[in-house]
Amino acid sequence: MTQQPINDTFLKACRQEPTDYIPVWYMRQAGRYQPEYRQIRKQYSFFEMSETPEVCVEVTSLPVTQLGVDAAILFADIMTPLKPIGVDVEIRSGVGPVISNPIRTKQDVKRLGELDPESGVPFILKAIQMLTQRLSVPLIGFAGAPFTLASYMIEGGPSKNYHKTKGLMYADPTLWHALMEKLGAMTITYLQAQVRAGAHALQVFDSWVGALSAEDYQTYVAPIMQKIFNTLKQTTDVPLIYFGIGTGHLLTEWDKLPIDVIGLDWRTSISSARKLGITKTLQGNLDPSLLLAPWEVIEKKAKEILDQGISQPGYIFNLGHGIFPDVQVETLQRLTEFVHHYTKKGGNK
Ligand code: 1CP
Repeated sequence: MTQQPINDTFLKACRQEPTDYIPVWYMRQAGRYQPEYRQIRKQYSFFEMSETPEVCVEVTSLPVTQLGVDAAILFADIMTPLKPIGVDVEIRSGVGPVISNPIRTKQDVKRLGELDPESGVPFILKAIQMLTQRLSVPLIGFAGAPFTLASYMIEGGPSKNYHKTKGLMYADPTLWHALMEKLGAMTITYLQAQVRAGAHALQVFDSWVGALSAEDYQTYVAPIMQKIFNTLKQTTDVPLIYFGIGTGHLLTEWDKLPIDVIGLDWRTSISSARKLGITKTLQGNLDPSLLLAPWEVIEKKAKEILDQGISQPGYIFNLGHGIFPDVQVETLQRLTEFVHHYTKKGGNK
């Protein structure tokens, strides 16, 4: 049975229940900005770290004690479940995922296997079991969404414009949908296994899907996202979060999905998302670049965001994207403390 966390503020906010203060966690809260992470990373490759349960547990737990955040996120990558289905991926320092056998043809898609979590990612399930015994806050499990995974698999690595990805999508919709189906099935299996192992919430990262127009999202991506979230809603009882960058034009579409939380980047303010009629819990969205500014600048912007978020139940503070390596640990400690303190007093109200 799933172990329940002591601090359930984050889960309450996901479910739009009232909370004593606004919960906070940060995307990429485990990473190179931490001296401890840099030290461990010297000894292991990225995948060695995330695939050794003891190291994964240590790296996942560190931001909880160091920053005082209200949720932990499993230390792995969106690429993790692709390796057991036959994708040859490595994480290059300062670059990101690099794939030596990119998808180009029907045969490439056919060759992709099915994920069996127990044999393919046993280290993930073990790390989740260990973490839920140990943490006092909820553990967020996660996966990459099919479009975002496909963008790496087709481009062969990080991209700015996703030309090859969109090229394949437009040139061969049948092949595209076959790839979406395969990745969708893998995502469902992987996330269900994370919940069985004890994860308290799930975030699906569709970081790069904002590159599509609303019409193309509807045609090429919405059907698989419907399937993923419908299945997860029917088979698990944990909150579902969906996040992307530059997805302001997709939000009314996302609000129709059976999800609990929408993650926003910094381009769409909390109040403008509410004005669009978004009814779900919102998560975000301080621009991570602001963390390089003096504290007064950060505090002013954080206040603005919190004043918008606190106006109704169902808000989680976060950044609009991941923490950069050159941010100071102290800045995030101070920000976490500020979010808790300011909202305990009811913010501006
Ligand atoms: O605390 C945490 O959030 C750690 C767990 C985590 C998560 C949730 C990592 C560790 N990666 C991710 C998700 C992830 N990975 C996303 C979705 C979130 C986002 O938009 O940032 C994406 C797009 C990736 C792909 C990826 N992996 C990139 C981005 C490359 C690009 O296209 O710009 C990078 C740099 C990686 C490597 C990686 N993953 C995680 C870390 C800490 C790192 C850096 C590894 C190192 O030490 O070299």
